[in-house]
Amino acid sequence: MERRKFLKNSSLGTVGIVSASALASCKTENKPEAPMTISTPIRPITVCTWNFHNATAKAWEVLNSGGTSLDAVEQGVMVEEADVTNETVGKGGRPDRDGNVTLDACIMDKDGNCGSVVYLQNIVHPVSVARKVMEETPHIILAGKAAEKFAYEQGFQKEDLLTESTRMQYGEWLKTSKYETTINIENHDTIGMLAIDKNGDIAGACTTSGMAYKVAGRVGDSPIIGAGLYVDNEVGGATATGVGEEVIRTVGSFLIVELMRQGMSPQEACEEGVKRIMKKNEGRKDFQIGFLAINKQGETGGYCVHPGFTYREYTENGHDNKEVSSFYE
Ligand code: SD4
Repeated sequence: MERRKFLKNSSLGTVGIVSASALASCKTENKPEAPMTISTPIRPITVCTWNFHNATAKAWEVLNSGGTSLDAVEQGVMVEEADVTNETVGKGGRPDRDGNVTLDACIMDKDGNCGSVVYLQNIVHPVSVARKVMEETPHIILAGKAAEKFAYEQGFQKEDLLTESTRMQYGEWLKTSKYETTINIENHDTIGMLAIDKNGDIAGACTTSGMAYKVAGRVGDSPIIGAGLYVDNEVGGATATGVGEEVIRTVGSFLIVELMRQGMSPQEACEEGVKRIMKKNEGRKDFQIGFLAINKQGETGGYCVHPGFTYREYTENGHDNKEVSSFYE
């Protein structure tokens, strides 16, 4: 793990544009890089883990028509929850080792309100149930069968989340797996999304079916406030992707936001978070772990132990819906 490669580039017509992160940090003599105040903050803006351009496009549509960051992140991640070709989120997500699709999701707003569902079955949009938990109950997390019952009470419909494809893959897995759960670095399509609206307010959401063929009952980081997602409207927001156990152990997203509070840029904070985890996992290459962050000024950063990690960023700042690569090797 001595070799570290940082690659940050963009596609889709962004050549020649200086990133907000670059503009926003300056090196002063004998001092580490310090964040500079940006006079014209970039907003609105939305970012999400991985290359989910339809999700950022949807979130952007909400922001661009004056919607709140909370509505934007909810509607943005719902695109992936409904997409059956995304086999780690919502409908079409891969099941646990007993063949049940169990979903985790959370959402957090500018005021620190948050809602979460864990081990939720038969509901396509766990993020919206999480929002209902936030808005309709005095609680933060609802789990399992009771969360499902709550969802029906709130008007959600029951739906089989297995598809022909995931059912068939599960059947194949059963033949060779010896019923053993392994950490699969290819299982990387969880969506975490952050947004800033026209008022400069930040919100975030995260949703997943978790690790494929996990032990039944397993809950990952994605629905855990502070681990898979954290927002502090004074500072910024962060979300995580990858092996949830590592993110929970380090309270990852909270860590990234606190590092930004102490003066790191989103990029620096994400790199520091990943490095801390890798230090404890020296030599391991069998898992991926990544963070995505945004600060109050609209600067973004992302970093992941996964060759080919990208995140999506959508702003009106001349580089609409761009893809950014940034990874640790
Ligand atoms: C989990 N963090 O359940 C999720 C999985 C993930 O990209 O992010 N995959 O551990």
